[in-house]
Amino acid sequence: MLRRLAMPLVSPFRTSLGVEAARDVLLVQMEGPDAVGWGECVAMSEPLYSPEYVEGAHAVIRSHLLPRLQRRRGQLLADEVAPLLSAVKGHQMAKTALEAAVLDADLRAAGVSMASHLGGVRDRVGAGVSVGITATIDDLLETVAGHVEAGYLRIKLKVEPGWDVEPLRAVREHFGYGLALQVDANAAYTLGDAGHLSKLDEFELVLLEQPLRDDDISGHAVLARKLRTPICLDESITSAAVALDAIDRGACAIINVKAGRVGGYLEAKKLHDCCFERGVPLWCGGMLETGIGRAANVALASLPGFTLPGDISASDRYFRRDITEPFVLRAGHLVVPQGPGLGVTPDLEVIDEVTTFKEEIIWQVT
Ligand code: OSB
Ligand code: MG
Repeated sequence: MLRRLAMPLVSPFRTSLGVEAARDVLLVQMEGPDAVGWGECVAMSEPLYSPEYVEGAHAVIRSHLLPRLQRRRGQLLADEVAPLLSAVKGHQMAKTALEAAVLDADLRAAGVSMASHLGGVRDRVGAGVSVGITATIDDLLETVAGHVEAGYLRIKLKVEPGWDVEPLRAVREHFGYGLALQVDANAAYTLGDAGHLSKLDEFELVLLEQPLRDDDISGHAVLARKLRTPICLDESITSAAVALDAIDRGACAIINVKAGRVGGYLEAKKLHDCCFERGVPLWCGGMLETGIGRAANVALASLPGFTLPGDISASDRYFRRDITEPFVLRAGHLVVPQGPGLGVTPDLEVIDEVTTFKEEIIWQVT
């Protein structure tokens, strides 16, 4: 079954791409032979972060992806999902949701947690928080203060031309240089801004995330040589192979890993293994996920190469009520679920309350 949910955010989230007031979630609920598996599609409502968007993901799943999986009706394994879907170009977020649902169903039936299946080595993961662009610097300082008091291990500020040096100076003056601080531009700058971006070096940031366009690997390599601040890529990294190419070309020193952006948790694991081998630090990104996607991200972040705190915050940073048991912050960390599959239980009553559309697909992994 495919479901669309409307989940109001506790506060609007503004980035260089636009403002998000509610999360329009697409969920895949797959009836396996022995268990129900869940996958969350992280596409946003508009194609601004990436070419994918919720309506489009829904359509491509229904018309092009599920039919390719149905040919393997029988015993579809999670490992087979990506190869079966590879003829369809792009649509990584849609593919990820399907693979995640199959994987969750398999693992729940087998009694194995996602974290142990992926090779997790930690029972809790460091939590960071992504702070949107605010109306005023005072609003920003107040928001950051709340997150610091809550115990988040690092703060990420969204930046854009006109909202970078000033807010960073204010945050450093107010909270000092002991605070782990990084910024995310969501591709809002050009190479012509290199001189301006070098002013960020004085703020001793952990990293500068995706300053330039998604397709500009060589531009990032040029920029990286002009800045002291390490460059981290998000939007540009669409597969493990692209990650290795970007690293080899000196375009980034750190990678933000989002399974939805690379086409699945298994591809994300592959990317992890290559980067871990090369000593490239990783952290797990986020896309304002519900408890379902968050559980999978927390499992991924428990792998050994995830050495920096991720954008995996507690449920209450996003939603008043989550659709699984909430993830809570404990001494700056989230606990990795150890139960079978995702290790969290989707609350069907809550899910039904926020469901705006349901589509039953005649599809059974039997
Ligand atoms: O660029 O990392 C991003 C949210 C939606 C789309 C893109 C991004 C983000 C975030 C939020 O930064 C991270 C989170 O889920 O907390
Ligand atoms: Mg980002």
